[in-house]
Order: sequence, then structure tokens, then C-alpha cells
Amino acid sequence: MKMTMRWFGSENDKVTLENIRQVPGVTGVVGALYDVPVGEVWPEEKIKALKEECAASGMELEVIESVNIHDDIKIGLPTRERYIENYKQTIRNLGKYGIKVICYNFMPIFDWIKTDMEYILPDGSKTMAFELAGIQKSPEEIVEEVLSNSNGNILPGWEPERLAHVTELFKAYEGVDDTKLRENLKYFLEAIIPTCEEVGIKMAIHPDDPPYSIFGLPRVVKNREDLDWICNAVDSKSNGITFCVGSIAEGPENDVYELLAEFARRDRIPFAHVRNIKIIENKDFYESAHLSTEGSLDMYKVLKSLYDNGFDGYIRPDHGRFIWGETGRPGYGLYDRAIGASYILGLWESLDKSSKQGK
Ligand SMILES: [Mn+2]
Repeated sequence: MKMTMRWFGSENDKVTLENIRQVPGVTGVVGALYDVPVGEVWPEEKIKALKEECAASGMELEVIESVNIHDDIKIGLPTRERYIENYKQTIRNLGKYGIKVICYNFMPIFDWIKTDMEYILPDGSKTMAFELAGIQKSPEEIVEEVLSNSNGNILPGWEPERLAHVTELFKAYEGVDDTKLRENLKYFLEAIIPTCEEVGIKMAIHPDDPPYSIFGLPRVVKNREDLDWICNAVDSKSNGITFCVGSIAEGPENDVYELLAEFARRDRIPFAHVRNIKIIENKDFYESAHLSTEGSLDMYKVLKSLYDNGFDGYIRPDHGRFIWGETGRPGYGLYDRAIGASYILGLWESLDKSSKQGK
């Protein structure tokens, strides 16, 4: 297992590589290029520069989150061919610089949805929350809520230029139901997975967040059946999952421990987002601190499900709260994620030592 933290680049992140390097046990960052428009090829020289910048601070860069998928691919327009060819070239370029995993998602329009970007916990820390009543708002109102609470930061998947056209985007997805979206995902995977195999990269699809339909949009990465279908759609170790524990756990019918165990056993989890959530009621929840005692998930069981089934991929602590007066990009402050990383590493050490002593 390799512990990483997400980093948005020196231009976009007030957390520095040096900060991350000082978190014990974190050996790499999960990065991306943020100045290449969705659908265009990631230029080699920019990948090289990012890789070298990380290396200069003693950090590995082996996981990319995300190379986003152009809407034309998800909608299945004839123009997708050009974007698929570009994606393949991006895969080859990333492969040249030692990238092992590419996280992506196949959610129409919104990468993720929270309805409250500044949910205040009893201890005064701030986190993000999702309340079903909050999406009685229109999509336009949600866009406004999220973008106006980003504290001036880029929020992954929430490009203001793209979302300025949210009404048109909804129109473009008319007629794309779950079946059609699945077909388009399979078409994409069939086209790109051979390239991944050639260059030694694993694709890792991120589950839908939340894992059920909102605003009537189709959803194809929400439960066991979907994950199984995706793995079988192209049967290759290069066709895997970013197991986002929080997102999967947001679906009340999902048995997160069973799913972790099954897909780790099948060697389809190259990358895991490990976080805890606190269910408020029904499907409402907030993103809690990582500790089992703070949320609704048993984090020992989460990690044991991975450990016992041979997981050897990358982990990153997921969203953190804002604590100790820190401000910045919601979910991506340094302090709470660092505490999360240490906690996960502690559980992992304990699992590893007790397993070896048992032998
Ligand atoms: Mn995630």
C-alpha cells in the first residue's frame, strides 16, 4: 500500500509539496493538470514538468485524478472519436512518465454534489454535507451555491466555463438514460483499455457521488451490480475502480465492507479514497473526521477488508474538515487530511503486524 495526498499544483494549492512531505508516511501525491481543457491531449512537457516538480520535493507522482471525460463521449456523439483518440494519446503520454493509475468518473454534468459547503460541527470545525432537501433547488441554484462557496479555488469537476451552460448541458443529455450511458462507457473502455495495457496504466472509475440519480440524470457507478458490470464490460486488470469509501457508503443499500473485499480480491481496486461519513438521517450525511468514532463507518473494518484481500494499491485520505482556523478549498485543507493519513497508516500497521505475528 502506498499512502498519498491529493495536490492541486503550486499555482492552485496553498498546501505545498513540502507540507505534504512532512506528513509521516505519505510518499506521493495525486495530481493533475488543471490548465488543459477537457478533451484535449495532455502535453508531454507539462506532464514532465509536474513529475519533476514533485520529484524535486521528494514526492512520487504515480496517480492522476482526474483525466476528465468529455461530455461528447458520455453522450455518445459522433464527435466522441476525436476525444477518445486524444484520451489515448494522454494515456500514452502519462505512461511515459511513470503514471500507474488514472482516476476518472462517468457522471453527467456534475462530478459530485454537496448541498452545504460549510456545515459546522459541534466542535466548531467545518465540513461539507448533503441534505436531500437541499436539492429541491434547481441545478442552476446548486451551481451558484457550490461556486460561490469555493473560496476562489478551482473545484475539481466544477469548471465555471462549462457550468455556465448548465441548462444546455441538461438538454444535451436528454435521451441518455442508464442503458445508453452504460453503452457509452463500454464503448469508451473498449477503445482505451488496450492502450492502458500497452503502457502499464490502470484506469480507475470513481463511483457516483451520491450513488443515486439526482435531477433525473443517469447514474451507472452506484452499487455492486454496476461495479461488476463495469469490470466485466472489459475484462482486464487495467479496467479498475477508484474505491471511494464515502461515496459508496452514501448509498444506504451498499455493504461497503463486502464490496471492498470482493473487488480487492478480484484485483480491481488500484486506488482507494478512504474517508468516513456520518449519516444524519435517511440519505442525509456530512463528511466527518476519519476516525470510526466520529462517523457511521467502521474504519478498522474498511481497511481490514482491503488488507485481508491483498490490496496493494494507492490510498489517499479523502476530504478533510477545516480545523484550527484553516481556510481554503473545501475538503482539501492540510490538517485534517494529515490526521486522516496518520490514522489510516496506524490501522494499516496494526493489521500488518498482527497478520505477520499470527503466522
Ligand atoms: Mn472520492
